[in-house]
Amino acid sequence: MAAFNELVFSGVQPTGNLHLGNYLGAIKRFVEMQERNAQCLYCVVDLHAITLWQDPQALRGQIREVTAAFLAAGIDPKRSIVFNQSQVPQHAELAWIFNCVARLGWLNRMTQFKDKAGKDRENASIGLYDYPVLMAADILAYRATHVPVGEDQKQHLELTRDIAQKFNNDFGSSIQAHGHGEQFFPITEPLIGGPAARVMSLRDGTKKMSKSDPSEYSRIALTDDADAIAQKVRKAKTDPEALPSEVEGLKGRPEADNLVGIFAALRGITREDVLKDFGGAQFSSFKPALVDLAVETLAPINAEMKRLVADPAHIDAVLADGAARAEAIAAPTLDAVKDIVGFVRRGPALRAV
Ligand code: AQP
Repeated sequence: MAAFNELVFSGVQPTGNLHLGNYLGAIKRFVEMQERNAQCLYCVVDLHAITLWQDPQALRGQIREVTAAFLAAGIDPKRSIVFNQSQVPQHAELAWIFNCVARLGWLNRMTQFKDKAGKDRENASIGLYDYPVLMAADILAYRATHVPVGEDQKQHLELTRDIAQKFNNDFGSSIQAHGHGEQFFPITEPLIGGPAARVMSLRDGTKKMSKSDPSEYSRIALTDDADAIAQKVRKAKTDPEALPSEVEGLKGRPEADNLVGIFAALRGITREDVLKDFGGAQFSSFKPALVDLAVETLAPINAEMKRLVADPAHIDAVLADGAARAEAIAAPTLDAVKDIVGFVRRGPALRAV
């Protein structure tokens, strides 16, 4: 059995409208992993973004904006590796090999494709269908052991594990012959959890907060100023009851549950702790406290994002440096995969067989 060093990988799509769900469910947790001194790679997944049409000029800006959000939230590009996916060719290359490992039946079960393709499935891009295979390649090009993501990515992470397992089984004897022990790829652990694993729309507590929701009032954007945040929280849908004093009392109250969850995640506490302070309170007093907390947290991120986006040359230099460091990890993985699969490649095989 091979031993794998702890390595964290995660990505965010540069598809515009970065929101509080992306921050609390993903980016904030990326920083926490970095602070635990794990080796972390954080990727702006631009190859994923073009599975749906992106205007080229806007896409370039969005790639820099997500990078700025990473840095503004506290990701240190010296300690963590920050890069955009298209600069590291091994992602696409490994995805092709995984296309030949993954089964059609596995992809047919992916609910995100069904949601995003909608009724006009025949007209969806092949990339959108293949999205989870590329995601497996993103993660396994680094043989990442842990992936912090929101709950919506759970099914894709399960597919990554299935692909790793099948590759390890299908090529078992070749993996051993090349000196990699019994497993070449780790069975990656998803890190999903906390009060903000699934932040819901401010307009409908049963729908995920999402970039593509046509209503601006459904989400708090990372680019929103204090006034916009206050207005959106004030208008957020609620019910007429006071907040309960126990978490069980949030059952069947999706909007109340969502706002309490957001408060908890922003403060870094549990829903229970929030209800200790606000149990029995009306939304008329809870919402202003939530506005204060959201503004206090997001205003410095917002200001730093603006400063960084105004200096695209700096952002591009961060991405270039990150891409070179990422490729230094991914290239040997791909060389080993090619040897295991039986390709002939330039340079010496890792172990002649
Ligand atoms: N509502 C959410 N709550 C918690 N986490 C979330 N994430 C997304 N929405 C929520 C997490 O953010 C990370 C980056 O997401 P992404 O940009 O790669 O993809 P996405 O899931 O497509 O984002 P959206 O906002 O939901 O876009 P659309 O509208 O296109 O569906 C991931 O870790 C994700 O789990």
